[in-house]
Amino acid sequence: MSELKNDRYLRALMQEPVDRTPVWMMRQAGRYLPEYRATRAVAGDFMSLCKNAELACEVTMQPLRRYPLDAAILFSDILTIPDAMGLGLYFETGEGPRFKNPIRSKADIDKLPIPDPEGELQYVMNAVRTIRKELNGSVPLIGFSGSPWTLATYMVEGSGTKTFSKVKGMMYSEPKMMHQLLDKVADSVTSYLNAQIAAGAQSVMIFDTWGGVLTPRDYEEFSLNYMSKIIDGLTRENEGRKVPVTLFTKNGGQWLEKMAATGCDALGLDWTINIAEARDRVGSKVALQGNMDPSMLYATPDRIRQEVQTILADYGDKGTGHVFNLGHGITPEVTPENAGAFINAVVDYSPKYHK
Ligand code: 1CP
Repeated sequence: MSELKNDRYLRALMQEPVDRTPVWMMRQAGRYLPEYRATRAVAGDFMSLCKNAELACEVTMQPLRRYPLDAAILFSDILTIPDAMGLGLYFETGEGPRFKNPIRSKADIDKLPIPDPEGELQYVMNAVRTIRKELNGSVPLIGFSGSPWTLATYMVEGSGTKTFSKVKGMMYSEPKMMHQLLDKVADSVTSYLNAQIAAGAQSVMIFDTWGGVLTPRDYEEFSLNYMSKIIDGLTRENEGRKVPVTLFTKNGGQWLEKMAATGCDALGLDWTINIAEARDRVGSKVALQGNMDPSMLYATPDRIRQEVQTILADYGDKGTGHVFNLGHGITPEVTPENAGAFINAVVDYSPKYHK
């Protein structure tokens, strides 16, 4: 494998000195880019795009051609695991993901297989290998998975949800069954992430999009515990380098200390917490990634640049340990120009904090 030319993303995650704050965007390959929409039209539907290594590689590279980003993220989805477990993922046009066979009973959980990452999920590993080759050492590649709790919400609900009625109903009335499901999903996630690392992912991120809908007690029992278990099972070094692990619980600002105690290397922050406060609370235990409100990208470029400076100033002269990002994914309504204003502002204004 070729030498990494730009490693400031990995260095910041390991809290090593960098020349400026690294930056990437959650969902940086996506519908706000006209070239993404064009490639997706060629692929047909979203899953066909994920399953074609060349096209998945193409959309991964698209934002890197436009912007000075410090990391690439595998183009895939968190729902590949439940799909490989036999739930039958599909997308209705204009709507979110759906499962043909959602989890309804203990019998459904008993028969769930742990997918073979180089079997049913080999298309993901092929995408990782293709992207690594194409990146040719320019920037590191981030692999990812959903958290067990977040995957379970889709598996039990059968789609996205606002009320979490089915999944919380199961959690509260059949906690044993819920644990059986989470345990299987956690084992699947561990082997899936380790396979991504073996295939060439240089850092991995766990997206716990729905952990923040839980009570503090239930968050620990049904979400954090399983993320901890995954972290304990991950390969933490490959190709002679540390493979940093980032944990992101949306709306998890109140639990940062507990998240940092899992042994992860970094925490993803949404925009509902001030990054200076987050740094005070976790000390030097972990790096921090975030935390601009993605809705800021609907504002003018001047307002975006101002916000970037505010967040950099909040983080202050602590130097390293900060990866600039949005607090959640970029949306299709954002213009590519505004995304560029955001990224360029981090490049322009952050060096003075790293002298
Ligand atoms: O129409 C399209 O092109 C499909 C939209 C889309 C895209 C671009 C989906 C369906 N997934 C993705 C890619 C994706 N998903 C990435 C790609 C890499 C990148 O960042 O560029 C990543 C990291 C994800 C992760 C993901 N998928 C999460 C966790 C992060 C988050 O945003 O909270 C979740 C919850 C999903 C589920 C999902 N997949 C797709 C949609 C529309 C959704 C959300 C459904 C819902 O609202 O509940």
